[in-house]
Amino acid sequence: RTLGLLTTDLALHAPSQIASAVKSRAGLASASVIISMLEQHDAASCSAALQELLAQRVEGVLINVPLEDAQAEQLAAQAQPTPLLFLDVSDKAAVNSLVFDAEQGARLSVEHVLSQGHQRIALLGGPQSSVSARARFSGWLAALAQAKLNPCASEYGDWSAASGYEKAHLLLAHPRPPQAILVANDQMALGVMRACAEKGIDVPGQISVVGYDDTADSAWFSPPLTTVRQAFKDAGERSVDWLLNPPDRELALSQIRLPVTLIERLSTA
Ligand code: IPT
Repeated sequence: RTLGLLTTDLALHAPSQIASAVKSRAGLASASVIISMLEQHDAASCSAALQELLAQRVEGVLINVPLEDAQAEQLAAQAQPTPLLFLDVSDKAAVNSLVFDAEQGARLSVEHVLSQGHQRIALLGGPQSSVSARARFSGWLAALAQAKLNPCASEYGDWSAASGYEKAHLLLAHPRPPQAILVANDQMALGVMRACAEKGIDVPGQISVVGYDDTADSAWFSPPLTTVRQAFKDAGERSVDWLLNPPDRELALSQIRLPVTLIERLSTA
């Protein structure tokens, strides 16, 4: 049996951990996985990559690429009758999906820093071209608004540690620097912590940093990172199980939402 995985850049930690879990789980089921990695997420590149996977007679395809609703719906139509499962779409997209609850993740991080008494909270979002990055950002804003707060500053990075470093320098340059920074992923949080260290700002003594993902390295940052855990291994495994045993096509769409958890480590106080 053969499955396809259409993925965004595997140099990023989260997609590589998902791919790893997908490979292992499929291996246990004696299924092979053909991986196609996209550098560009435009409609034409996605559609061409999907066509190549379908030509290799895969039984189903897992799509871990950030996609707008219409783009995802179009790919699902193109693949008919081969089932597709999307990991990075909004819950408005009329496709089969398995997505982590971004609103919950954002709320958990906001509540955590508020409970530590912080009021000046800065946001470092992911790229605005990513549905999940936008969902996390709007979740932060909604949770802050509930506490009658606005972020004291905000920036957007591109998921890389380098962008976290660069944007953190902007956030820290404000005359009244933030007491906490919420970061849309752990790789950017790594760059944030480096910027803090360079400016002699103690984490968590002078500023709290919360990440998002809990990739395998995050417990080894210095200090160990407080972060929102997305259980990538579970997501990868469940996706493979779904694709090897997809529900009846006549039934309604499967839209599975996975809960996330806050992992408290030492980067917040
Ligand atoms: C999302 C990660 O949280 C982020 O760090 C980045 O790696 C991104 O993927 C790449 O697309 S997780 C995704 C399943 C929404």
